[in-house]
Amino acid sequence: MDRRSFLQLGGITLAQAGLSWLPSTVEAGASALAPGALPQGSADYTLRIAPVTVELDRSHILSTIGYNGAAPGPVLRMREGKTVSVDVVNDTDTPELVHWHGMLIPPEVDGTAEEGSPLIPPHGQRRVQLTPSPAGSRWYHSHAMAMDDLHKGAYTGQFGFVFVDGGNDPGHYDQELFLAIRDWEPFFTGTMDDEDDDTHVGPFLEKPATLNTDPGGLEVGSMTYSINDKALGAGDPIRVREGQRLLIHFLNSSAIENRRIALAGHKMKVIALDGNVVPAPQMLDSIFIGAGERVDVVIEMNHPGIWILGSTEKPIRESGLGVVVEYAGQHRQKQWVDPPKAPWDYTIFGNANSNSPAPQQTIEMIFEKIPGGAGKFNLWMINGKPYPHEKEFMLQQGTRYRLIMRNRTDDAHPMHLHRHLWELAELNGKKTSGVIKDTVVVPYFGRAVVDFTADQPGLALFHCHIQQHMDYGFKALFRYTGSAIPNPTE
Ligand SMILES: [Cu+2]
Repeated sequence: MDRRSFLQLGGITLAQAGLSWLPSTVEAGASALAPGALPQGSADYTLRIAPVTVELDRSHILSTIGYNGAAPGPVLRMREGKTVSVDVVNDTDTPELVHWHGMLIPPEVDGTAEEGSPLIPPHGQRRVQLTPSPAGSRWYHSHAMAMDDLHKGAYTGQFGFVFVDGGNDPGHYDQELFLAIRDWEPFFTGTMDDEDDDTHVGPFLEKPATLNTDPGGLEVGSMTYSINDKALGAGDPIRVREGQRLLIHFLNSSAIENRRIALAGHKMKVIALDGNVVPAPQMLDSIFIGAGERVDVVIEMNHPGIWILGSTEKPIRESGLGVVVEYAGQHRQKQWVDPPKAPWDYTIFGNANSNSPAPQQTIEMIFEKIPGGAGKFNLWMINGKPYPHEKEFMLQQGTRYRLIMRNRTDDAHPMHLHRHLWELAELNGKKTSGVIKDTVVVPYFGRAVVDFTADQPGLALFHCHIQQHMDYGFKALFRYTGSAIPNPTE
């Protein structure tokens, strides 16, 4: 059975099972809107940005902004290399941007104001054409700035999966699930609980000799959570049978926090990071997933029961971050079991020896936090400056770069470079190769080293994927030597 017919069969089975937590899937050519909602000659896909209500459970019905009447938006399935058009309709009062995270596409369609992508005006629309690449789990989300408005940008329900089909999936699984981890109802807080920042492996290579002990600014916290649009216990469980294999695409769509996730009673085999197959898949008790990252796992359903898949932090899980996994014929209470604690270490998924070309040039970055440096909030600096940098990071077409990220702050930051792929070279001094990513969590007081080839001309934004950090300085532009400065009013 080829993958397409397999998926269609799977879709029918799931639909019959009535699994409402599964986001709807839109194939090219199928508009998610009612016929006649758009002018003739509509695009392959339509995304309509508009207010939505999300019922996490009976007592949490939220009002936010979403895509096509839901949050998350539909899973968009695209074929690698096959150009598609997307109509983005903005039914809100604020300018918006749809960013295609993890795709190798030009800045005009990347959906990032800093790169010169045009804004979609309030009550306006824009058609973008893009050629999806590379294959794997990608996603789309608002790239609008939010600053001190927690009802804008990535704090809203504007997010969804894009799955780019490379045409070579052997389909060794019985169910394919897209699960987006999410927090809601953000608020400002003076006390951040950083229990999830357990990324630490090895020495604190970047811990400053003297720490700035000024009182910190307000950060963003949240109090309700979900997987896709349902809190733990609400909506339908994931229904499985003993002997099945589940392929789960996880996405951390949070604007706020990194998370650790486990399925009680089971191990997960990590097969891809940020949608890219890893050289050395690993069987783990839990996964760590930074804001913006994706992790693909395969799970053997070999332990019948009623289990919780969710956050390893009890208060977060009990505030909604989880979903019940129910074996057929089981009628007991849902069960959680704490997985053993283990540091998250990207290097275990890599090769010892690299086949990749050696980097020709090195770019050094130092990340620092000025507590309360942005008034009520913290200010974030790269090489001593918040965005914008007078002297941007210059790239030469075809050159392979080594980027050294030195995190001299006490938070783990999920750093993302648009329109390029990184190969992880080193994490806290531990070498690796072959792990291809677009977002890397740089551990607190730690160091991550990535290599990449400058092969995507035009501006490329680099930033922390925590919205507040990005909004208050934690971003930078890479510019290609000789590339024209685009006119954002085009
Ligand atoms: Cu950050």
